[in-house]
Amino acid sequence: MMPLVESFTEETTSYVNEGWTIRVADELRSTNSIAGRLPPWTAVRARVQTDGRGRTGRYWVSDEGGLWLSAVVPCPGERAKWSILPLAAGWAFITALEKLGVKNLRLRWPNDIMVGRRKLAGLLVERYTEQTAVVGIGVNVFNHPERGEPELSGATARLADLLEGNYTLDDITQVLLHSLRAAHATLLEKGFAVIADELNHRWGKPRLVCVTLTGRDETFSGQFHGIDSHGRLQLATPREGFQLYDPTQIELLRELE
Ligand code: BT5
Repeated sequence: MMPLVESFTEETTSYVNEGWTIRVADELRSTNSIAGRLPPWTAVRARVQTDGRGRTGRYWVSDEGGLWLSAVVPCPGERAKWSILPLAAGWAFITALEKLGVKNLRLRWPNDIMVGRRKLAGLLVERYTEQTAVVGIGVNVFNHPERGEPELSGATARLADLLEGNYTLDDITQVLLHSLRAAHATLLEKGFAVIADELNHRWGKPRLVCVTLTGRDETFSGQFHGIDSHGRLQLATPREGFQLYDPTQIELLRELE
C-alpha cells in the first residue's frame, strides 16, 4: 500500500458533475498523493504539480496549461481482480479523447496515449487503500513540457495541436471522468474481456519491444502481440516462444521500432 504523503494546504474550489466531486487546486506536489485520502468518485485537479510522478519513480513534467487529474474509484472485492484497472483506464481515456475528435491516437502498453512516437498522456494508477484506487492522468494540452525538460524535445504531443474547437481544461476533465465511470461500470457488469478486445485494436502494428521484468536487472526483447482476455501481455521471443506476462511482472517496456 502506498504511504499517504500530502494534504490540501490551501482552499480548493469544488464542484459536482455526473456523480463526481471535483476539487481544483492551484499548486500541488502530486494530485495522486492527495487523492489517496479521498472517498470514491472524488477527483483532484491542479493547475501545476511541483512533483508530478510517473511510474516506478520516473518524473512527470506538470507545467501550467496541462491537465493534471487524479480520480478515486471504488475497488470492491479481491485486490487481484483490479490488476487490470490500469489497462481499463487507458481504454477509458483514449476513447474519451477519440470522442472529442482527436485522430490517430494509439496506446503504448500498458496505457501511454501516443500520437505516433510522441506521448500525449500518461497514467499512474495507485492503491492507497484496500477499497479504492487512484487513477491519475496527465495530458499535455496547452503546456510546453519540453521547456522545463529539454530531453522531452520531440517526444511529446499536445491536445491544443490536435483538437479543433475551443475546449477548456474543465471540458476535457468532464469527458475523461465520464468515460472512466463508464469503463468502471463495464468492468463490473461485463468483465474485462470486452475491454481487452477493444484495447487490442489500439496498440497499432505488432512491434519489437524491450522489456525489463520487475525486480530483475536484465532486459530482453520480443514482439509485442497485445493482451489476452485476462490482461496478460503477450510477447513472442525467439528463445522462449510465445509467453504471457501479468502486468505486475513488467517494470518497463520500451518500443524498439
Ligand atoms: C507516466 O509514467 O506516464 C505516468 C504519468 C502520470 C502523470 C499524472 S498527472 C496526475 C497524476 N499525478 C501525478 O503525480 N502523476 C499522475 P511513465 O510511463 O513512467 O512515464 C514517465 C516518462 O514520461 C518520463 O520519464 C519522461 O520521459 C516522460 N514525460 C515526463 N513528463 C512528460 C510530459 N508532460 N509529457 C510527455 N512525456 C513526459
